[in-house]
Amino acid sequence: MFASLFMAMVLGSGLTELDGQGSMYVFTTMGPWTDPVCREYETTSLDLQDLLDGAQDQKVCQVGTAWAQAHAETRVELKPEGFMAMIDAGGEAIDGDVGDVFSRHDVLATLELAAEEDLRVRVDWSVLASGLASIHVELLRLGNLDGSGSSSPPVMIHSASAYIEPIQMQGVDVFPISQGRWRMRLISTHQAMGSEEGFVTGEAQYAQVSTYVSIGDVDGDGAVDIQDVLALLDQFGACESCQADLDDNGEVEITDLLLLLAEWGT
Ligand SMILES: [Ca+2]
Ligand SMILES: [Ca+2]
Repeated sequence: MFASLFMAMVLGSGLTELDGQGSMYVFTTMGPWTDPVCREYETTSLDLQDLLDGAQDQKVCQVGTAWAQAHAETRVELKPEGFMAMIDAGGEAIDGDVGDVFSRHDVLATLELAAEEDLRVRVDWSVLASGLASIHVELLRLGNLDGSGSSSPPVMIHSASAYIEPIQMQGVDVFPISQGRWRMRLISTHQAMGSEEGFVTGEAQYAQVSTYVSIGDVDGDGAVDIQDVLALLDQFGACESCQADLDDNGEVEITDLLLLLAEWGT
């Protein structure tokens, strides 16, 4: 118990939730648009607890050999050691002999978050968009904890829009999250059409696992060591959105080196 308490004190609370909202839409239809033989859809409003618990929905139409399915799921987890966010959504539209077959989903989730202290985070992320589908995820600072200040450009954007050819991306981002109010937004959509080659299926998937690291851990590998010093020296000077810009002031300079040395060996 003492060990876990100690860890919690060392780690702090990380990003914590202030507010959340969103919507989820799943839609399937088959047959003539004005006189469908099957149409199933649902629009759901999401609140903070829905997003933290995980929200999902699915609608299916099946008539003979025709099949249309749309599904969507999204979730954000906030823990003292890091956070995760995901979207898993998409669908199929396979026409049999009923004419037009169509599937669609839309997800919009927005969370407002608080950083009670300066943090640094390593984000391991992956994106898949295929068919006719888009994913967009971003994280930006809204202002100070007391409501003052103005928003800043996103520190993280993961975005892909597929048109027939699938798009698959993955990577690691490391950046500071300064004390203040932050907003994470997750957006996805797909459309699938049974008669259109390349659009029979659509997938929009996003997954990221974020881990808090030491403020001085330039490369986010979990240690503050000589590799971080070398990376900092390599980026020395004016530098927008550089990993070594530990205090995020648009410049890699002596104050960043001092932040690094203050945490040497951690
Ligand atoms: Ca490091
Ligand atoms: Ca700096």
